[in-house]
Amino acid sequence: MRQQMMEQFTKLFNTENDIRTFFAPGRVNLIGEHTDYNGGHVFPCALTFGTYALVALRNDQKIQMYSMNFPDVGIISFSIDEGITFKKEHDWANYPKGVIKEFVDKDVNLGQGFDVLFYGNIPNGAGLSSSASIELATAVILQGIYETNFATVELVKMSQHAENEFIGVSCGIMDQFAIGMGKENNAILLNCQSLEYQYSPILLKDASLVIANTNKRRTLADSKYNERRSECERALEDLQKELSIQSLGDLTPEQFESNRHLIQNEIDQKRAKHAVYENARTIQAVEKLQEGDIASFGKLMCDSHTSLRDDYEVTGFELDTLVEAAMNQAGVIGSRMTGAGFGGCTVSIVENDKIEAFIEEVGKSYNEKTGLTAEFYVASVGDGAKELK
Ligand code: NG1
Ligand code: MG
Repeated sequence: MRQQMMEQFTKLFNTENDIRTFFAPGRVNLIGEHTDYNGGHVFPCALTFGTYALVALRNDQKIQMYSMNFPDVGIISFSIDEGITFKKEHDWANYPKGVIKEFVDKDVNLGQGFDVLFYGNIPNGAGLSSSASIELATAVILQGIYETNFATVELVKMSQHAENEFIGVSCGIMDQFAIGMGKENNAILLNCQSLEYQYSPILLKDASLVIANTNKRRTLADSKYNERRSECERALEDLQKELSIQSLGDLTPEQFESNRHLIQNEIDQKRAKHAVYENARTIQAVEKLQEGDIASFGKLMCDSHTSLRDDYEVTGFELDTLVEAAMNQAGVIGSRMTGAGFGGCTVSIVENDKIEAFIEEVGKSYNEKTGLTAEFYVASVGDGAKELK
């Protein structure tokens, strides 16, 4: 692919400056869903597919961007001194633009502009964070070519801030953190309130992570996502009338049970229940994994899915069908939806010698029930965003 990218780059941009290569992965969350914006824990890992970028500095103030995934959009070109503005019709380019603006706002002097060519192999809108991937790709590019020294966590926060303010999606910090801080063969247990984190090796013995894409795009996701956030905020406000807590992540399930009557609305109560129990499950799951108890880890993944289905209500027919088919299959240790939900992907732990049958039979059963064709990826856990030398 690098070869094809290089050909495309030299065709589009005429440069004599060095061409450098950067990469930012996608991510999959193993457990801890809809907990990040509730001040709880998440447990994601970086993948080995992601966004590749070729970049060369220019001798003027122009920035030119092109994505091989969106050839119809063409080259997006602007000059740094004219200001960085959101343009709906620029679509994908708003993500890198938002991050460039973060650097400018931090007084990084972009004396010279640059040409950049992106290519990504993360399925779009599948809950594997193609958007955070291109944000972090841009952040490491800028850090590299302008020789800034931001800590990686700072790049993570700048990317999240770009997504919140420039794109207008009020996401939590999980995606950007996993993609910025990822480490080969490790997942990250992250406390989304304090940002304390811990790497945990993914030791699955004779099993692998298998991601299955429902191929149901998450069109409703954005509005429901914000709806869930408000429901949790309302629940928190009710609890705060009696309890001095900062977020739902501060409560244990026991504390929740003895105070849940404070939450006025029944629906809000269910949402808060998920957030509290999911947070506890995440911590417990990581302990189990570290003890080498994959079976318990898998069981907690299934419990997570059930809670997302029944209490948080963010799964839907396609995701439920995939998980159910997975759990009917021999050699499946755990399975759940991953990401925001409503569509997108599931993640399962499958014994290596059963993967072929898994893909065949789960795919078939899913197709029969939904009329859709699922796609499967056996995932490897890779590094966070970086320059490829
Ligand atoms: P995905 O599915 O990658 O869009 C979203 C949020 C995360 C997190 C999860 C649910 C965005 C960009 N990201 O992930 O911060 O809240 O849902 O756990 O909205
Ligand atoms: Mg996204």
